[in-house]
Amino acid sequence: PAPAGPGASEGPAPEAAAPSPGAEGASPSEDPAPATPEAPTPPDPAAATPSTAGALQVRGARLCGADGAPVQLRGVSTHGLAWFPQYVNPALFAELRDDWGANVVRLALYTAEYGGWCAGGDREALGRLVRDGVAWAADADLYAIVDWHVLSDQTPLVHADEAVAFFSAVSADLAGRDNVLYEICNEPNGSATWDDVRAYAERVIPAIRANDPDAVVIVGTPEWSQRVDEAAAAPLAGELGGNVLYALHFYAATHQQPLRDRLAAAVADGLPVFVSEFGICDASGGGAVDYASADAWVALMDELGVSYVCWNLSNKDESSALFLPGCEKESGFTDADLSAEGRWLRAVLRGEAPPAA
Ligand code: IDC
Repeated sequence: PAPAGPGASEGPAPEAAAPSPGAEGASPSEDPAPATPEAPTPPDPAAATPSTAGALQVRGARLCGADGAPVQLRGVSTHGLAWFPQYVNPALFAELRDDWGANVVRLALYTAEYGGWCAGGDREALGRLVRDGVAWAADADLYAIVDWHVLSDQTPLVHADEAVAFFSAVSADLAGRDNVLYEICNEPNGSATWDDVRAYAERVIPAIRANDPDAVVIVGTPEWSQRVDEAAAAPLAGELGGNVLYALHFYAATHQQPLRDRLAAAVADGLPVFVSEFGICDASGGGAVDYASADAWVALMDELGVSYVCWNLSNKDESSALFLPGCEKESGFTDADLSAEGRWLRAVLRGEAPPAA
């Protein structure tokens, strides 16, 4: 519930009615100290949703709501939409909002992997799932990220023509939606340089902006979206760079203090960073979870106000899947249905103490 604001007419807040038990120096015989007028509590950035914060924008290094107040998005990513479409459904999205406390969901559309958009995928079905996913996210009061999931194609330039056509069509259809963000290249890797990413962004961002001039765009960085230092040294300039965030991805068991330091340095340099994908296992998506590293990442991201999205909504037999293999539910998950990463994430998003090693 929202705290009563100044001037609320219901009288003193309950905690002001009596000295708190055990408060230092409080004696039952004394009157409680007169309440000092409270400054209005700034809204919790992580509590922002489309209905409260509206269309997002980037100011300085911060993602902000329509009124300019900082917001922090925290949520989950789908696995490949072609392989696990069942987890894009209204009941699960409502549960992620209401039970998990997420305020964002990412829709991962692979490009080059089998069944992906540029690899024989069913474009009719995938395109519908992206649009339905954004609409169902809006119904659940979640932001939604449309993710062009570059991976084995390495450089986004390989499928730049398809990307321009895809984002042009999708942004035309979704321009009226306040809850959508566009992630234009998941993870440039291999020989892809920051200059390659820039050349790609110079084609794709204008295609989106032609339909939705203020849309928030997330741009991947080289080396599987770990080189926010390269983006910080040469961010997109001018109009192209407005309302843009740069992606940093990590897998906690693999990526430790050096990458955390790189994140902190980039933000200190004024770069708006978005952790649009992370896991708490190793970079293969498997292996053991590393709770200590995961908690250090969360502490840093929360301190910096950086948004984060966890990989992945599936029951695949891998550590980064949030649901246990064999669990065939598509909503209505209990802790017993969740993997170690799933139980950890739900606790973090709910503001509860996460499981420790
Ligand atoms: C992994 C999936 C796995 C799938 C593989 C290839 O978890 O089931 O077989 O992709 O499609 C990333 C990528 C993300 C990876 C993930 C784990 O963005 O697609 O998912 N990862 O390897 N970057 C670092 C790790």
